[in-house]
Amino acid sequence: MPTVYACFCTDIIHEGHLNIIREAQKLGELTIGVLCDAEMIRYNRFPTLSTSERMDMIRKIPGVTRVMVQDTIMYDSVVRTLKPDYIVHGDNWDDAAMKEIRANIISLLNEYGGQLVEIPYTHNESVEKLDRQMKEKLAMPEFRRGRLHKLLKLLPIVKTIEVHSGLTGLLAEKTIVAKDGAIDQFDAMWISSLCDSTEKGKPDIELVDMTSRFRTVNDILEVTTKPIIFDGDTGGLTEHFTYTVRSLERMGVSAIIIEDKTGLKKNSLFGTEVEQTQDDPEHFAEKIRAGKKAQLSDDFMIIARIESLILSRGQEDALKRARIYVEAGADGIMIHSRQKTPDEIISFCKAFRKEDQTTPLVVVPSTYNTITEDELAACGINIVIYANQLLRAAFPAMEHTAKSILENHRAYEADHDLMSIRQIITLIDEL
Ligand code: SPV
Ligand code: MG
Repeated sequence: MPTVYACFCTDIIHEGHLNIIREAQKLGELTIGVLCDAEMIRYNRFPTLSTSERMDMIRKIPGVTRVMVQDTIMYDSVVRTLKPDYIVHGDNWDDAAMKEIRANIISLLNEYGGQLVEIPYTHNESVEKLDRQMKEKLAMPEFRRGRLHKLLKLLPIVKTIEVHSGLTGLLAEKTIVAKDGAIDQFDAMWISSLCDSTEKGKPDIELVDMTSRFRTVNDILEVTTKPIIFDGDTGGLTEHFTYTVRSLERMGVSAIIIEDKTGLKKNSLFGTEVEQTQDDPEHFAEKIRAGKKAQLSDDFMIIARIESLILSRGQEDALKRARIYVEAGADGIMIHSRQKTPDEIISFCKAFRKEDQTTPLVVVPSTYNTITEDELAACGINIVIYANQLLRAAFPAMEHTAKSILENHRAYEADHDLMSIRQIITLIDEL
């Protein structure tokens, strides 16, 4: 009897999936692969059920002979092990990532004469509603808030990109690349105080108030599902910080990072060129304690950011502070540097990891940007934040266009650098 294989990357089974299974069964003995959690994440299908729960769900479907885990999004190992006569898939190869997967399947099947069978995707109201519900569930505060915790358990490093508007949120949500036989995307979003302020034409000195910062958060929450890490600057007065914690967790934000500075905060990348005061570590620890006491959910994270390296106070001071902040209940440590090389960050992380193997470490490689994610993960770092690149990309592009229109007294010359109106419209989801 011919053998048939299909891979499912879904938390729910709807009519469309059942139709694929029915068609597949007509061809022979059917094995279904369930994509593992880590690969589901890379593929923009954050699982709301675990791999084993998803396997149980498929086992209950009559006529499925075997259920197995597919541990990479590309089919290489599964095809080389099973050598199925047919691979069955819906014909909804909508984006570049899906097209890459299709090409991968075809080239593997061509090695021995196997065949890809493409089943027309079921488009009807009930299927579309279930697809939408699956996505919308991810956007709900209770679900979104805990997602960062889950990612920290599942991934070697959580890749976080700066967003400052609904549109940049959409970019973080939807940008997927297929390269070197793998698919990749960002895991989380960073709401930077620098970029949120700059976007409003204001300096990064805690001038933009929380009401305005929350409006930015809300714009992003409305159109995305990925977890949010909020840049809380110094956290302000302890008595105010507790309210900020409550508001953020209610909105579904996953974490706030507060930095151990006091007085008029300036951006860290100015370092010692401007006057900046580091807080007394015990006083800052009190703020962390108050925040942890105020929070209601288990999964909201308060991450302490240490400015000792920024202010040239050295590694020993940073390590001492890290111990105090973890003791006070910090759920993670962010260590910042403005050096051109990652040496002091690597040195701190290695020393920290010798004494603490569990507290998540966060870094922002804006200046020491040659270090790769794999290298950071090898130093025990759990979250990397690309803190300002989207804004810095947008400004020169807009300035260039503005100058071109002024110089040419028309928009024609600028047009070839611009995204078409059609493309920009299709970026925006309609309900
Ligand atoms: C931000 O993005 O606002 C940060 C990181 O706090 S940095 O600008 O490097 O201080
Ligand atoms: Mg900031």
